Amino acid sequence: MSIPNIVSKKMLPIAIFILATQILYAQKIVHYDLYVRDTIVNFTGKEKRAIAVNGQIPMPTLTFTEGDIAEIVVHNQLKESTSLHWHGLYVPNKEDGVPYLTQLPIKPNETFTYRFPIVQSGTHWYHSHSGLQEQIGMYGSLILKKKTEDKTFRKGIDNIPQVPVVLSEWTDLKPENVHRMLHNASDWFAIKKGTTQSYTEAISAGHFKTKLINEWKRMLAMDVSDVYYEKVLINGENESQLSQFKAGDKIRLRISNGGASSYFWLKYAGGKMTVVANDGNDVEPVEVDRLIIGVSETYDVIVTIPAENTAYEFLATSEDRTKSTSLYLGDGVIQLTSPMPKLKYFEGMKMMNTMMKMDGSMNDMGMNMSLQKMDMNTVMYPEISGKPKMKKKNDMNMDDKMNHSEHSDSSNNQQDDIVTLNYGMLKASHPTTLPKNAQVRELRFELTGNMNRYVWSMDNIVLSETDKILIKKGENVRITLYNNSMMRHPMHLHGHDFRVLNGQGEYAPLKNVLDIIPMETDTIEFNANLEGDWFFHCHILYHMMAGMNRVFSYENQPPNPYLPNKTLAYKKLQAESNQLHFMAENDFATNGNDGMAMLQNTRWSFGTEWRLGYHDVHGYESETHIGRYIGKMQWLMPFIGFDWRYRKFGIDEQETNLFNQSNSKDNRNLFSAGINYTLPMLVIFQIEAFHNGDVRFQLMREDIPVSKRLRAGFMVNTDKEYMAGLRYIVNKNMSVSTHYDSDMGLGVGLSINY
Ligand SMILES: [Cu+2]
Repeated sequence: MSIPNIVSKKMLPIAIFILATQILYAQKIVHYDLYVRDTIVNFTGKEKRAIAVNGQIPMPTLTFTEGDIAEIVVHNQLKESTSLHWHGLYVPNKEDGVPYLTQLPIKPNETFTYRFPIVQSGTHWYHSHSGLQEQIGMYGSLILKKKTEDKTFRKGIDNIPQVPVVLSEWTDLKPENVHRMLHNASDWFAIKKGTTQSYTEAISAGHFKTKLINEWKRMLAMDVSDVYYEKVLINGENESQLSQFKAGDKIRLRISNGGASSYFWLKYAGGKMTVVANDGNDVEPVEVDRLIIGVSETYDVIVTIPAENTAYEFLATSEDRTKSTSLYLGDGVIQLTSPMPKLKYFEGMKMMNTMMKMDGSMNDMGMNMSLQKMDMNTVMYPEISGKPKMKKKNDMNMDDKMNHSEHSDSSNNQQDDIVTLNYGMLKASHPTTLPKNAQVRELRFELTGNMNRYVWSMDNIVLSETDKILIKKGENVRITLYNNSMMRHPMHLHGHDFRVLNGQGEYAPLKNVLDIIPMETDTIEFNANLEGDWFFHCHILYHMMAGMNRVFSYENQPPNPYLPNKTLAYKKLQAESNQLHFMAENDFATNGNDGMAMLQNTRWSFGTEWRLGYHDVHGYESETHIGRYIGKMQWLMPFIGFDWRYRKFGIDEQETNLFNQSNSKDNRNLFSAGINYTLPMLVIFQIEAFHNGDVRFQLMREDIPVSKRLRAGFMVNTDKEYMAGLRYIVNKNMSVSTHYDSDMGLGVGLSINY
């Protein structure tokens, strides 16, 4: 197993890796020391900050055998606090590693010891549960081996060569900045990915109408993932090889998706892959050509080396298909698997148009989708639904398209026999039924969100707006999840495995992450057999940080020694997922200077705009609005405001608005109240009433995507003011702009944004 060598030498910390074992009451204590440190990495030609543990990214693979006692000492040598969560492990609540829920954050220069018995086997992983640290290196494999005498030991599966495989992704941007940009609806990631879906691109793809309908329904460009990554990685490297394997070898890949926000397609050049476990739990072997691994899921997959002197590619491709990473198994001539062709985004947009109702909720059209069986995105997969057609094709209805996800049109000369894994194909190796006489608690959650403001929630409520959900020890908790948002969500439950009710009866598979595709409904159930507080959340890091979380809390639980004040701690946890995001921009133009700054969180917006004229009108004005977004899609924002203006008028000059209300004062200080409402075509309609009785109606649209990097905007209002402009995006912080303004005339300038 090659050790990733991506940590620059000068920063290479002393890798201390003490594996001390001792016998105690016949249970072996397996001890690891983990030194968490800042480091500098270079994945892209640029040196960037990351976090390494014992000098490496991913963190070292931790291996235990069922029956061991794990003793893991975390030495925090960062300048910030940290934590480690043991993903998929049954641990006592206080060892679960969620700051402010099960322990306090591990402060800089502090040492914290996690100690728990290993009571299960399987492929798991571990990661930081503090802020965005998982994005920059704090993820690693956690392998729990079966004892050979275990009655579940499977020959040919549990006793063959095994390779831990951790998938992840890398961005050169600071993750805090990624998070901020997502909240500010920056389309920089789409520009980098080539997925802006602008009008020019739509017209040349024959999809002008598709784009119009899309904007009429108030949708931004559609994508299957939010963030642009420079690199995707297997075990910390973009390409690597394990050349020790020979023809005929069977290898068990223990794959964890440690990516912060990427799903990965997995393919293998040496034939079919046999899936033998999922989320650390054995399943009946099932042969597939490919599978998608959701964020934070694990799969155990057996591959074979078919021939001598060949290295076979194991390929992981991000779901948006912009980046991939390869692991070559074997020695010799490299045998590649076919790359995943680019997504047909306008086909996806067209599909979304049929799915989306005008109120921003999804229309499930009575299709009863579940268990990944009907992947809506298949319409975008050229390898199944055919190559993109530039001319308008004969209109298929939705049902036809759905059938195509199972069997594609063979006349298209596409492969119609690609076996893609779905949850319906997973069957546990042993019965997984819950205690029969337990009380059943039924819960239902709708997964909700809106892309325009990057709000992700459950039942339209984020963690900061809700209390813990009480459950009783001994009861069976059955949860129905319906995804009424535009993105898939990998929902993860801490501390427990749940059964996925997938039609396999007693053999329903056990999982701790449920990937749920838009419009799917799935049911999971588990026996509440622990105590304490357990996180239940979307494992897309940026969705979690946006508030898509809940806490299940056992009634009458014993106190947690690490968390004396649980009430205060929960408030801090809530605050972490409803942070304020700052944005600002300023246009330095020949005719004036205008800009804005905004602070926003899930519901609130505090914004101020300013304008300074140089020529025709000499003066300055500023408008400040404090508003609260209402409703799931947040189309409506009532606000209160304050306008302050100074301008020099000529002696007989005065301004009038369309209602003949006039204004000749040089100074104007006005309080106001009003509403913003997002109309179809993403035009913002504003009514603002001022305390002097004036009323202003305004229509505005910014960032009309004319081409990949060109944006248009306009504003017109009843004060007889109007503006139209164009902006060319140079990089993520700079644009060149030109605009005509009724007050300030024509100008060109440079726009800076943060
Ligand atoms: Cu999510």
